[in-house]
Amino acid sequence: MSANSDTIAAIATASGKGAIGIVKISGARSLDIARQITRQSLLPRQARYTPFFSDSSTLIDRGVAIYFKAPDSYTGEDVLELQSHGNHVLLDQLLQAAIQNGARIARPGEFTERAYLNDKLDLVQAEAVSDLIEASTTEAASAAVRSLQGDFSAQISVILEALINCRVYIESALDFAEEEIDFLKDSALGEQFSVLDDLVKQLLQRSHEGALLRDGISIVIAGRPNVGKSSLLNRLTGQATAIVTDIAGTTRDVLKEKISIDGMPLHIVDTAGLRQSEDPVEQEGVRRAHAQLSQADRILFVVEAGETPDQQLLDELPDNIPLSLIFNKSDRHPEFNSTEGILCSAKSGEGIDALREHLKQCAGYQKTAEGALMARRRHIDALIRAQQHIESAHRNLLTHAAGELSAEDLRLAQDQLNIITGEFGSDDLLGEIFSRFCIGK
Ligand SMILES: Nc1nc2c(ncn2[C@@H]2O[C@H](COP(=O)(O)OP(=O)(O)OP(=O)(O)O)[C@@H](O)[C@H]2O)c(=O)[nH]1
Ligand SMILES: [Mg+2]
Repeated sequence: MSANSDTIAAIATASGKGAIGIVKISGARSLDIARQITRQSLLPRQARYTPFFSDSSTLIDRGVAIYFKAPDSYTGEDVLELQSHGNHVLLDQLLQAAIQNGARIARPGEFTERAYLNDKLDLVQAEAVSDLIEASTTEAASAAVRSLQGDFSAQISVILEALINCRVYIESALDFAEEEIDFLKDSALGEQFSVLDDLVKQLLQRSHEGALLRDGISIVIAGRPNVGKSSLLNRLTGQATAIVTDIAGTTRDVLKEKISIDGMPLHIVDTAGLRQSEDPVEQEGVRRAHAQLSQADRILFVVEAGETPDQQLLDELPDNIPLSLIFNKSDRHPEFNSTEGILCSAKSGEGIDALREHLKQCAGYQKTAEGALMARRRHIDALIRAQQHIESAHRNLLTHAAGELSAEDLRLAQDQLNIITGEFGSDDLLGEIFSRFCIGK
């Protein structure tokens, strides 16, 4: 049974013109609405070429109607899909016809939310639907498909099973306390903990990679004027986006570009050269540069090869953000070498591959053999918390032989894993997740 009694409708295709456009309807009134609009009776899962009529019996278009009978549908409810020509005027009319016949407009993500509430998908899969739609690289799309088909959730189940094994073992030992099971001496339990630990680590790595594919990292290029910051941006994007001149203080505005390195999105920001200036325009540029620096995941601090980075300038940078030193213009200084930073030439392209590799490494993007799993911050945070509880459970056994505490830690770890799949969670979390979907999904 659906948790919702009303019937929802939305245009499911992107706005603009296209060969076809789809209006999707879900809920108990779907079949009735189909009858009103098509004047035909539809059989489940059979495409039917049919006229679509408005409430006042004018012909809107001819197209294909498909009816999916509950529970065998995306949402688990009765679902109707009306495929017309891909023109928004027609699609709006179809949507109006559905509404006049008792549907209401769906909220963003409401179809998927219903699929989740009707146990068609767990929360990780529901989020993967949205991530798949948003994926901007092939690698991100593959990671989202893996999560959507249940790979992530399957890994969570494997961890849960290992965790429950440990828990059952410890709790049953507690129940038979008179037999004095010495946890310390029990190597089987130690083995189980190490399996558990490996499983969580592996999933964290694959999720971390997925999260990187989804969000990427943001790097800000900074340094003194004329060191080649804008040239570096142009080299990395492969386009002459930024103006490059030999006049110090060329760049004033903040310039943002997005590229991908092996599928990992990289948001690159070029900024004004940092120096004291009397020019109010340049002063504003420097102020904006500093504002960008404070939001970076990593700073690329560029100096000309052969020069020492200006310590005073370095001291002015936010100290909580990691920094890579880039020695640019290596073509001008063939004799220069350094282990402190990356040597490259924005002009000749020398060292740029090494820079890309360096950025991948800094981000922790290493492409696991099993493949990345699309994940979000909330999944990773919950996995880290689960890992901490598991570590604490192991410690409580080893150092204190405290079975009760250990069992309690494992229970807390289990809760964290259940939060990921949505078995355990709050309505607020659901609201937060589904509201970020696009309409019609
Ligand atoms: N030889 C050589 N010249 C370079 C290299 N990179 C940049 N330049 C030159 O250095 C000058 C300044 O380059 P920009 O990219 O504008 O430097 P910037 O750091 O953005 O300068 P501002 O915007 O003024 O802060 C230009 O004449 C570039 O052609 C390089 O790798 N080798
Ligand atoms: Mg510049």
